[in-house]
Amino acid sequence: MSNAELSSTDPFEAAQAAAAYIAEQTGVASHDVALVLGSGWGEAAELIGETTATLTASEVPGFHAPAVEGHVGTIRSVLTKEGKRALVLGARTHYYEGKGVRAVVHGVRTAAAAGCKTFVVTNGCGGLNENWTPGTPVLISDHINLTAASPLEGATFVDLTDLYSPRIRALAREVDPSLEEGVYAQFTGPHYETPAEVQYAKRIGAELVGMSTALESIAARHAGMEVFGISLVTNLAAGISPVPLSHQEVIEAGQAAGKRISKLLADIIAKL
Ligand code: 8IG
Repeated sequence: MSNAELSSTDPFEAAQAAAAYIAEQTGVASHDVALVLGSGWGEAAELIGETTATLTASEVPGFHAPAVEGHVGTIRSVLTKEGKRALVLGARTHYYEGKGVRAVVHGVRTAAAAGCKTFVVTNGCGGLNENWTPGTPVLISDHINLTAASPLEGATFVDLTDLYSPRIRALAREVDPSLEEGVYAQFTGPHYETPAEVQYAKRIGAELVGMSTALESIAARHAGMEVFGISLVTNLAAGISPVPLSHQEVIEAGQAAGKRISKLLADIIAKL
């Protein structure tokens, strides 16, 4: 399906079509949990369970190849030791790609249409708390959506109290009691923030800054899924760190922390 077709089609019908394709190609009629693997989290799929099918994202209706180096363009069906079916979305469409919010949340809606009751969203992000050195995983407790956009259209009033499941956050802390949590602010990107914008984010209550997650989580809640979010701080946000940001630094921090955080995520999934 082309972009033009996707935008002229009802987004929920588009998600149904993608879910039907996934069911057919993976041989798994219904999935239980969906994961979006952001920067640094790519290794998690292997630890969650056995991959039983791998699809190239761009072959699935409405999906696009990832625009970012270090992101994985596959959709995998994974069978966990506990017998759960996980749908691992390695390709995220970012808001800054300019494909529109429907494209950004297509994977989320596809996951819901594929049967998923839990939506696990991961990302790499900048940190405002100086104690969170690059490579620190942080639970998302809430978000501030600074995109001035919403995935919901029309008079769709959705409550976002406790959007990031307190239940699953508690399970995560059973796995690792040292896990801290913070408020995630989604900026549009693709540029990183100025130091002044980082100070602004801090004053309005954010401790994590990134370019994803909030729009996806809103769509996930709207679709009725329980949402769990976890960030990997790959860099200190601009001005918090004495050195300028680089995408290379982000990739390296992700690689260095990859094994540890992937194991953490797999252990949390096992408890769901
Ligand atoms: I990785 O410092 C990563 N993504 N907005 N700011 C924003 N997004 C990010 C950052 C960051 N690091």
